Amino acid sequence: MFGDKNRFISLSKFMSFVLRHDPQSFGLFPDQYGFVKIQELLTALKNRYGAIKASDIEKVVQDCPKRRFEIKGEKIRAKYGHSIDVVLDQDPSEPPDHLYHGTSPAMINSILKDGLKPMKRKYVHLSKMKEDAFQVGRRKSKNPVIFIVKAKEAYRRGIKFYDMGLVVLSETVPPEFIQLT
Ligand code: HQG
Repeated sequence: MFGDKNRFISLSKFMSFVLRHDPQSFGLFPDQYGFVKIQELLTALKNRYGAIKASDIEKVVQDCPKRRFEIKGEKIRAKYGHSIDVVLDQDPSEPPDHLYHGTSPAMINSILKDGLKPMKRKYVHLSKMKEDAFQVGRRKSKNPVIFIVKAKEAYRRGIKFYDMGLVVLSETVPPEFIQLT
């Protein structure tokens, strides 16, 4: 059933939405780290996806190069992107010299003035690769802009970074560490 690519992408997007933003509306109550039982997620997804199996969810998790999800034992969570309250169960770590953030040109002035803020999410999302930042920005604009974040310098000055794979989470990044590419 989930050999169909579009349904597979739809499932991935819907899982992201439920686990990041609105688990309660689907009868799910994540623990403090954002984990829910895979069986309970399956029940929540059945209305929309019918005969869905745990193996479909596992495939979504495994086939995602951005590593959006994590399975631990019989539980699953979104790795990043949350607007719901979650506690990160990993320590901050030293980032690479530079990280990237793609966004709409409409945000330039505000970001250069106030820095990068989490807005509706819990953390600022940065990309390790410029190409990924471009794709992130494309969600907001046909002609996105890319900011370089002087991450190592910011880290040395006390800003925390959390390595999630291709995505790095951060607290608000002050404007002094940000420049337009
Ligand atoms: C902007 C997706 C004005 C910021 C993506 C962004 C990512 C400001 C928007 C992940 C600002 C928030 C997150 C300021 C930040 N003034 N605008 N001071 N500070 N902004 O969608 O980073 O593919 O919540 O530039 O790929 O775009 O779904 O965050 O445009 O990795 O796995 O406020 O979500 O991941 O937008 O995206 P978002 P984002 P997935």
